[in-house]
Amino acid sequence: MPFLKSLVTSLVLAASTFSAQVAAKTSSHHDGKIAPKVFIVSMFEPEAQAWWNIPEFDLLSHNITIPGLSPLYPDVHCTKDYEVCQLITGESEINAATTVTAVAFSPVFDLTKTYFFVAGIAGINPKRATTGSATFARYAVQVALQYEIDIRELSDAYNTGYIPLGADFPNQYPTSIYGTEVFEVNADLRTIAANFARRANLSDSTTAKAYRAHYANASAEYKAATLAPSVVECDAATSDVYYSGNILGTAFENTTKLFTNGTGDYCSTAQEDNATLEVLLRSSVHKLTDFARIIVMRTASDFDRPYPGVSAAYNLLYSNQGGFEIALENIYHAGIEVVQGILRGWDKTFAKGVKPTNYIGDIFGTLGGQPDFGPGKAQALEESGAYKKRSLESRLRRRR
Ligand SMILES: *[C@@H]1O[C@H](CO)[C@@H](O)[C@H](O)[C@H]1NC(C)=O
Ligand SMILES: *[C@@H]1O[C@H](CO)[C@@H](O)[C@H](O)[C@H]1NC(C)=O
Ligand SMILES: *[C@@H]1O[C@H](CO)[C@@H](O)[C@H](O)[C@H]1NC(C)=O
Ligand SMILES: *[C@@H]1O[C@H](CO)[C@@H](O)[C@H](O)[C@H]1NC(C)=O
Ligand SMILES: *[C@@H]1O[C@H](CO)[C@@H](O)[C@H](O)[C@H]1NC(C)=O
Ligand SMILES: *[C@H]1O[C@H](CO)[C@@H](O)[C@H](O)[C@H]1NC(C)=O
Repeated sequence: MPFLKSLVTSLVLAASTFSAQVAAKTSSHHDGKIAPKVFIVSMFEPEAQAWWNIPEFDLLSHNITIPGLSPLYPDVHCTKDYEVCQLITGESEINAATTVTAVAFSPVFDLTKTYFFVAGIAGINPKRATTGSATFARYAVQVALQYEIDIRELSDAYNTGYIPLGADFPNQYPTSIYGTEVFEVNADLRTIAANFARRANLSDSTTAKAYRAHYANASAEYKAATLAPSVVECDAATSDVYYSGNILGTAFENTTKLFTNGTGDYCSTAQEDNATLEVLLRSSVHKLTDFARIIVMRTASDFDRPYPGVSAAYNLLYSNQGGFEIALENIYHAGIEVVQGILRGWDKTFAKGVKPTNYIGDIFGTLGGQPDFGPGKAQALEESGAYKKRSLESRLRRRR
């Protein structure tokens, strides 16, 4: 069916379903809009399917076509009572930003009280966790938002080809600020969500066990890689580039520390989260969403760097790590505990929200408060070019 026709049909159908539902006045509807309590954010079909055909609820009860979603995933899915919905962004930063924008600004939804639950698979730092683990982030860092020179064309003074924008060396804080470098989400909510997830029995497999044993022969710093899957609170890196190896792994570990002023704890790496968070930040400014209601969970599907003795290319292209299947299974095992925890605790806790005790938002302090990373609000705005003082000329000199 032509896309436009199916779109119009779906909107008409959707609209009539909503008005019928308004009469029912369920808690998942507000002013004729769908007001889900939890919006699951999946990035591609396998992550989405982890939530389908499960005993707890049927996300395929309603398929609602929303203009602006990915041509691969044109529908938002919702349970029968619209309490839980799911969107599928499509992979990478551009797809995540456009899809979440289409949903966050759609007149179909009232998302003011909705918990956005990013639930995807990711690469994992063997220093912090192992395949199959479920990680919950406080910071999301856009690690590749930097200059890059191929390391082979740099002097020995450099140990990575990535150099922060506006800086001369990898360990200098960027002085040309774009605003999406770092997002910080509600750490109190993160801890509650991680504790819900700890109720789960996580899947493991013999292939994954055998593979992670290779890290045991390495130095003690890879101990976490050798343990059974667990729930870990540590941070997410976002990069469109799907990287592998010790040099890039360590470089982005360093970038995470640098951008978050030492508090970020790089463990998972994927291609979307900062894009999703930038949209939720922009929609929160206009009170369409609540930035204090975001959970970023990534389950570990593969290591970001090899065990000693094998190459970065082997790690990425040829190894059989056994992590993909258990990571997908654990999206469900860990994730369902989070969703059920929110639904069960709705009246007591989650309807009114979990007040963050940490700073939340971006490097500009867009949602108020003083960022606990970055050069400070005024300086960041100046370095972004928002205040056209001395910075503009140096930005132009550096960038063109
Ligand atoms: C929604 O779409 C899925 C396929 O993506 C399909 O299996 C399901 O039956 C659809 N639900 C309805 C109510 O049409
Ligand atoms: C985890 O496994 C234990 C022991 O088999 C069982 O008692 C418990 O109900 C399981 N928990 C979940 C959340 O499935
Ligand atoms: C660890 O090292 C020992 C001795 O070099 C070797 O025999 C063993 O196969 C290694 N184990 C793994 C899992 O790589
Ligand atoms: C990361 O930082 C450490 C400590 O400053 C440094 O020794 C290491 O070379 C850096 N690695 C890369 C790849 O930049
Ligand atoms: C973060 O580090 C930068 C560079 O070292 C420094 O200028 C800035 O004041 C620090 N910000 C905070 C909030 O500590
Ligand atoms: C990207 O988002 C993660 C949270 O998933 C955050 O830890 C990180 O600081 C963000 N990075 C940037 C560059 O915004």
